[in-house]
Amino acid sequence: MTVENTTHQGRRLLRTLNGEAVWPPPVWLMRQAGRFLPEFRAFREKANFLTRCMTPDIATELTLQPIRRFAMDGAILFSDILILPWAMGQSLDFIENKGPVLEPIRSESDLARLNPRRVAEVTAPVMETLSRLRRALSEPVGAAPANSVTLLGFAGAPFTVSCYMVDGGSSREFAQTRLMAFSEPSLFDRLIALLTESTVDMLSAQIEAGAQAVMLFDSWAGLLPPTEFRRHVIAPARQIVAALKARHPCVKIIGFPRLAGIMALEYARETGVDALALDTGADIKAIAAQAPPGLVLQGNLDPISVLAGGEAMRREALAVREAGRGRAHVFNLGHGVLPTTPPEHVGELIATIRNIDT
Ligand code: 1CP
Repeated sequence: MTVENTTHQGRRLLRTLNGEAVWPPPVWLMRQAGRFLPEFRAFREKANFLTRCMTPDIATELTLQPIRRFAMDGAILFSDILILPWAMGQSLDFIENKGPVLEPIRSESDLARLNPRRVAEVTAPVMETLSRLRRALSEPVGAAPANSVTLLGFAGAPFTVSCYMVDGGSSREFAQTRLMAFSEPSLFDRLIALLTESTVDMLSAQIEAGAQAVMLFDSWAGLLPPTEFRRHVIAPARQIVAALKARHPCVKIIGFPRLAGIMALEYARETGVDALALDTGADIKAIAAQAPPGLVLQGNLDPISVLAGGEAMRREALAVREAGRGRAHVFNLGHGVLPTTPPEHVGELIATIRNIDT
């Protein structure tokens, strides 16, 4: 239980990520910046998704919207995991009701066209957004006091980003990607290595620009069998954690190996992440009983229960909060907030976690 820096004092999320058992736990929600808020949807008409990510004025505003309404303990940068392949030169479109569409990477020559040296320049506006956010959060934002909100940067983990790059968009199976991992292992290894290195550079730049902790989203990690999981999920995450800690010894890293099941604890142990984000299906009570005491847990309320709201949501939320009692736990969902969630339900959820009667 160490607090490395007294400037963490008011930041309950950062204190928790440093291993302190804070009660009630800090709370933020995956995909809180966006789709479920009417004030976000108003911006949708003004600019397309990539423009929103790349315009510091807009991205700053979209990051702060949920903080103004709900004073969460964490503000996650408004951006996307697919900004990295796009910054390397892969074509990317976000199509309404369909999701991302990329020109797939299937061969040596497709891979050779990617240029990681462009990333720093192309993502400069994202770093500008982070420094504006750090300044904004040093003042009160809505009901959140000055310096109370932790600024989170993020990236997709190499395997999950490769899924979109190789399959060319959303999928439930990502069969092309998994096929490449088995049938062209050397090509796939090089793609993962390229993503691993660029992810280190991009997250490092985010930290230098003001992110106080970073999260690595491996949303499709659970599609891989154990051997491939170790090779394409655990090994790259271990390299990313080691490289980031070498450059920024104090930075806190949250890993999210979604759907990893029984492999989640091995992931945490082998990668050295500070916090393990649990998906909806994980039994947080059982994992809390088995996890080493120094491992921070994050999660894992079912987003559907927030859509349902009312007593069902409160009961489930309090059970998750209780499972984390006595250890460093960051209250969150097991996956992103669903776009159709009524904002009042989120307000009730935050109040429930903070023991405020509504
Ligand atoms: O306006 C719109 O319709 C765009 C919707 C949208 C938004 C708001 C997309 C497209 N991305 C985002 C923002 C985003 N994406 C954030 C910002 C901060 C936040 O509120 O959390 C983050 C952290 C992400 C991360 C992300 N993007 C992930 C990992 C987390 C997860 O949900 O599993 C993934 C897989 C993506 C890819 C992506 N981006 C957008 C879509 C529609 C998709 C595809 C999702 C899928 O395949 O199901």
